[in-house]
Amino acid sequence: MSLRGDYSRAASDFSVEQDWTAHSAEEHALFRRLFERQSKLVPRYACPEWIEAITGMDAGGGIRKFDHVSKKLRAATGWEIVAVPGLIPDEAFFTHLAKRRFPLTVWLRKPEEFDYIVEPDVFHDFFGHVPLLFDPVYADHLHEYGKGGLKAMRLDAVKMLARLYWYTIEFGLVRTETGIRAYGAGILSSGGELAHSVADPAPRRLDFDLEKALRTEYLIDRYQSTCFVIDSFAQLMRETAPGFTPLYDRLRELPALPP
Ligand code: HBI
Ligand code: FE
Repeated sequence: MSLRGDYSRAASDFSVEQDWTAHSAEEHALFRRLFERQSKLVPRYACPEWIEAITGMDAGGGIRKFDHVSKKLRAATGWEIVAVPGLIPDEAFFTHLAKRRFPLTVWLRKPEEFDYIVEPDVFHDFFGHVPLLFDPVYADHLHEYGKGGLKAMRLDAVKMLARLYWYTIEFGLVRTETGIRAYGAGILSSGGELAHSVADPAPRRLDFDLEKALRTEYLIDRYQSTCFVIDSFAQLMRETAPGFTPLYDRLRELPALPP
C-alpha cells in the first residue's frame, strides 16, 4: 500500500519523533475544527467512558504534544503514546500494544480530507483511540489484544483477529442505560458515521458474538452495514480472555461471512 507518512527516519520498532514544532498554525486550526465538529456530536453519541476521558485531555486546543498526554496516561493505566509515521506492519503494531504503547500517527489530514480519510491520521488516532486508553478495563483488553496479535501471527490467524479489532476497537458500539453509544475510534472520529452508526435504522446492530466477529469481513471505504454491540468493556474483556487457538482452528475451515 502506498503510505503517506515519512518512514525514512523510523526506528526498527517504527517509532519516530513527533516533531510537534513542525505543525503550522493552519494544521492546529484544522485539528481544532475537526474537534469542534465532533464535539457537537459526542455528547449524544459517545459512550460515557470516552466522554469522561476527553474532558481531562484538554484536546480541543490543537495538536497535542504526545509526551504530555503519555504522562497522564501512564499514571492512569500504564499506557503511553508512541509516535509513528502512519500504518505500521502488524508485528510492530502488536508488539507496541503488548507493551502498552499505542502507535499514534504524527501527520494530520489535508483540509480537503475534512470529511473522510482512508489512512488513520493524528486526529483519528488521538480523538478516536487515546481517550479510551484511560479506561482501565478497555486498556487491559487492548493490552491482551496486542499479545493475542503476536500469537495470531504465529498461527497465521491475523486476518481473523483483525476483524475483531475492526468490529470493536474501530467500529464498536456499547449498550448504556440511555441507549446504544459508540466506543469505536473509527466512529467517534467520523463526521457522518457517528450519528449513522448509533441512531440510523440502516446498520445491522448485532449483539457482540466473538465467533461471528472473527468470521465477518468488513468494508473499509464506506459506512459499516453491520456493527456489534457489547454490554460493557468487562464483557468484551471476559469473552476474549480464553485462548483463541481452538477457535482459529475451527473457524479457519468455515467460509468468511459477508459484511
Ligand atoms: N498501524 N499505526 C497503525 N495503526 C493501526 O491501527 C494498525 C497498524 N498496523 C496494523 C493494523 N492496525 C491492523 O492491521 C492490525 O489490527 C492487524
Ligand atoms: Fe484506528
